Amino acid sequence: MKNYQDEKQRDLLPNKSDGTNKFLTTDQGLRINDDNNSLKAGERGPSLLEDFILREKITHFDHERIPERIVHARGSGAHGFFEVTNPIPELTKAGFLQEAGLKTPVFARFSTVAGFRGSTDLARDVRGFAVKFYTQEGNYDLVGNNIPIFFIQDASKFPDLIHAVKPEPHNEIPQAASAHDTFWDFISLMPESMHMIMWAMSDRAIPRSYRMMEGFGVHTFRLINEAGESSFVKFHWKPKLGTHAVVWDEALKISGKNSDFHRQDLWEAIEAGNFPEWELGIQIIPQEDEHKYEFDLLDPTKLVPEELVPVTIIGRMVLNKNPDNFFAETEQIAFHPGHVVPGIDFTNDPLLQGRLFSYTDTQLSRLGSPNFHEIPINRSVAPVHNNQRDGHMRQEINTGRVSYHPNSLGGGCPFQAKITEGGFSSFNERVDAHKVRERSESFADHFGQAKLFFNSQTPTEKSHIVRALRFELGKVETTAIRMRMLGLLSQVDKELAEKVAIGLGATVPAVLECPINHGVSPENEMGDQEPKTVKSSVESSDSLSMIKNPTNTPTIASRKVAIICNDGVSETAVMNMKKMLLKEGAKGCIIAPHLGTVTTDTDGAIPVDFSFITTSSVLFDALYIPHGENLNVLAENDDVIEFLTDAYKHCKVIGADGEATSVLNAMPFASKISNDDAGIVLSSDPGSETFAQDFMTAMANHRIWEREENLYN
Ligand code: HDE
Repeated sequence: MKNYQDEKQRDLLPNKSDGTNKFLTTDQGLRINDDNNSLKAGERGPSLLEDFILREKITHFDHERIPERIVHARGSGAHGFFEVTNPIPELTKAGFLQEAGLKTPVFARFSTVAGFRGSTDLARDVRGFAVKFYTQEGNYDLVGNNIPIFFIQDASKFPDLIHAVKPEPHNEIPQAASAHDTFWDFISLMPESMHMIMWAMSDRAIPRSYRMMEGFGVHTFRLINEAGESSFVKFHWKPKLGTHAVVWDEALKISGKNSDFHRQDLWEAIEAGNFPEWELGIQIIPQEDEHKYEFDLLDPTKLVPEELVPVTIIGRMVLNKNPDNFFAETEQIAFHPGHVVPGIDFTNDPLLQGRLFSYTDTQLSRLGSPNFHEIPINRSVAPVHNNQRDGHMRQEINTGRVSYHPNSLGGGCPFQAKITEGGFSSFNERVDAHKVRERSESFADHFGQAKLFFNSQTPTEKSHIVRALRFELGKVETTAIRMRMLGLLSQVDKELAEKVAIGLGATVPAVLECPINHGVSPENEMGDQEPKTVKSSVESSDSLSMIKNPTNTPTIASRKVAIICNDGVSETAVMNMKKMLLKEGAKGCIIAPHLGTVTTDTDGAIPVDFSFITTSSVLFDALYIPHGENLNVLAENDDVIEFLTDAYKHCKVIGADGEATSVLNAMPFASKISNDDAGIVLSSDPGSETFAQDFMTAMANHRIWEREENLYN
């Protein structure tokens, strides 16, 4: 099979334009002589309607915006490739998964769900994780999220869910936030969302970076092999850099300091050559095991614990090129779970079935034409021949007189492909049933896996969930909604509900007050489908925790360290730390009271990257104060106090050597620092490599979560 090397294939596509050394022209190619003045009757006179150049420019400008995505409006993307490491021909005939080493170009787009296109990256929200594979058999889209399950079981509730979470319609407040009445009103009446709520209230919803998130296909799909045999499959993306989050207070501050934090992080990492990488894994469930588990594989509110079905890694994805143009690529890319290739097929998951309708429909309204597949970023590298014709902005010039099938005038072309020639044919599933509007009894467990998730968390993670719920429900104004939520939470874990209740100044209701039950039709209201709890056969799963996550191996690669300096700083200390960090793939940034340079103890000058006013502790992973002169000035600087206090509060590693420890001792939190705090790295041997090494070792574990016991207990 031919190897499509990275983007080269796609770079051959037309429509790339670069104005370097070119004349400015109109859209018709006419060279423009004056782009600064409109055509007027006299230099102080009225503008003339005749000015076709002005009219063309302004008309184009007036139409520059297209409707943003209804959900996932805010996102960032990048090009890269997918490479097979472990081919699976026994499971699927998909061409791009057949040979080790085979590379397929991809474009990945990460997103938040609820916020508008200009909203903050750090909202508490699910993250979209969508990948388009440009395979030789056509485009394959894996349109997933960074959470392996979903809020609802049936597509018909999706508009309700999204209406509830979006800004409230009367005043369009709040932006990119679930902490408001309509969201929790809906959730409190939807017990099926409880598993997802546990994930959404966990730190999964505030990732440190797009590069440090897992991705999931969510639904159960099918793989089909050459013999036409089907296996159920769940897709997993496992990040090379581990799965990590920020803390909520930090997320709130990042939103103010740099609302493009994730976008910039992805962009800068790729520009710096720190190419983000994920392994693609699959969980395979043989066809005959369809009914083996205590949950239904078709229920998108359930995951398959890795303890029951391990994840097998089959390939890796590397993102190695930023888009040339955000709008043309990231904004115009059109994903669709229905973009599949032979060897990949759907299940009857009712949420997936609804999605199969929605995504083409949404592209029609967003991109404005059924020809959206002709936009360069959406074009297939596999040749496209069919009898679809015309429509807005058609690019293809179809030759010949035949646009129908069957035909004889065109020699019967284009031909249908036999299955052996790569023709797609749907899995031959037998369906023999009554037409009903009902939900399967096997979907009725709403709490079993919510408990599994909660039980799998470390004490730190549990306390983050409690605090998140106190925040979210604390913003809800309607008491009855809060009470219904406490009732639902008590079905997941009594202690969880009680702890949240303390924050709300309420008590957990004794009776579950949740009148809506979607499993039954109105004729059968409150029938035999009470929400129930089925005990999970797995009690706790490390892969559900971010802190215990098996994807995490200690590393500081691509992390950022703030080096707090003032004039008189030790040049050796700064340069040693920067050098050591660079060796491990991390970056030290000089932060000082002013831009320009700081003079060093040896009369050298070190360029300053940021002044205190242009940055903040929340934009860094760790903080270092080198020794030097004028340390007392730093200790008394309000900005430094804020920097250090935030770093301490957000459980970051703080290093100080020599007399620089005096700055730490002057901080308001100094009395709280525990002797066992592995994140306070001090040295009496200023600027030594051992000190830098100790600092980096502490940093490699992301955060010093144990510190929170000091902070919040
Ligand atoms: Fe989507 N979803 N969705 N969704 N979704 C869209 O399509 C929809 C669902 C997901 O970066 C829209 O092109 C329905 C689950 C991602 O461009 C829209 C239902 C999962 C993205 C749409 C769901 C997703 C979208 C909006 C319930 C995780 C962004 C713009 C039946 C597996 C892709 C667009 C990108 C985008 C509909 C549920 C993931 C409106 C009706 C579950 C990552 O078509």
